[in-house]
Amino acid sequence: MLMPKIPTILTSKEMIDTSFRKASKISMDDRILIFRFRKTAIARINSAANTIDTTMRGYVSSLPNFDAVPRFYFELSDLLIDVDKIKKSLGALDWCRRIVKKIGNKGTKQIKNSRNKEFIKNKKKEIYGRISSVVKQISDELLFLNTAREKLRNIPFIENIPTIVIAGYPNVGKSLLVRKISSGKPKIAKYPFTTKGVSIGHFKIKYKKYQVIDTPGLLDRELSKRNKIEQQAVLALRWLANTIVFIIDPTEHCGYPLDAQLRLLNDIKKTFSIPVIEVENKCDILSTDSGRLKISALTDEGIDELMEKVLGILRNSQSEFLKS
Ligand SMILES: Nc1nc2c(ncn2[C@@H]2O[C@H](COP(=O)(O)OP(=O)(O)OP(=O)(O)O)[C@@H](O)[C@H]2O)c(=O)[nH]1
Ligand SMILES: [Mg+2]
Repeated sequence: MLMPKIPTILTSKEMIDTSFRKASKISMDDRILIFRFRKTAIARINSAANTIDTTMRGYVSSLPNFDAVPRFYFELSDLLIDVDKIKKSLGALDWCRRIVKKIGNKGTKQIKNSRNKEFIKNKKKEIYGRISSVVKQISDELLFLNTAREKLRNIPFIENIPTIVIAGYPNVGKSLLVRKISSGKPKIAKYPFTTKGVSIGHFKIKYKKYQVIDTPGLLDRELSKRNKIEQQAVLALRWLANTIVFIIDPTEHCGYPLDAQLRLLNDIKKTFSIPVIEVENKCDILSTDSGRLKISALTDEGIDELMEKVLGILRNSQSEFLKS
């Protein structure tokens, strides 16, 4: 699923200003002055109400239907934003645009037979005032939806193709490996917690496309103690991985002891029933005598062998990859 293109969501003041400004450019024709005045007032009221109605409908339909998105999107959106609050805000927008239309329709009916210029002028002013006040009532919802939009836009596009999730402690070399094996360009740095969200890269072998997911580093602690950054890694493991490549840094240059890294590995193996490939990285510095595959994301040593293992597992994966 692709997060649909969501337009910038205007503030209530911007919404009011734009729709009234657009309406003010309308003028209608009639040989008789009062008719011309009346027709113009009606057209302007209708235009303002319609602009608000259409704009808000656009917002409602451009946000994803959270009842129908794959679990990963739902849970990530809920983690980053709060899906229930989005739904409530969209409900408020829907309410607002209906009331605005009603005010417009009722108001134009009241002036449609009038020949009194003052009456029409005052009525129009009153209608504009009521429309403004209804739109202002949803100021907070509009602001909230705009921040939600910013966050939703940063959620990567996940395809329903075989997926490798790279996981491990912080600073062990996950992002460098993702850069080496895929089109992904995550930031690399010599300090922990460089990666703050999930990101995607791809590679192709024999015309078949694969997806590689870089995740933030995880510490060895229970789920309830994990912060929002770590929880994103957990969501990727749970909902996206067809195989997990678990990176260990036996040099401990990452800043974390090996035994803590191994506890995390065991925890992941216990929690997810997904094949885990255990890899020791930074073998350019230290190559242990453990039976695990040794690689160096820096010098590329062992990476071909790793890819063979990965493909061996993914070849036998089911055809539906994105879990729901
Ligand atoms: N010598 C050596 N250094 C490596 C190797 N792989 C990664 N590094 C270095 O380790 C540091 C961390 O690399 P990253 O790829 O950012 O690590 P990460 O696991 O993504 O870190 P977080 O995003 O913070 O969890 C960087 O300074 C890398 O250059 C390797 O195989 N050998
Ligand atoms: Mg990283």
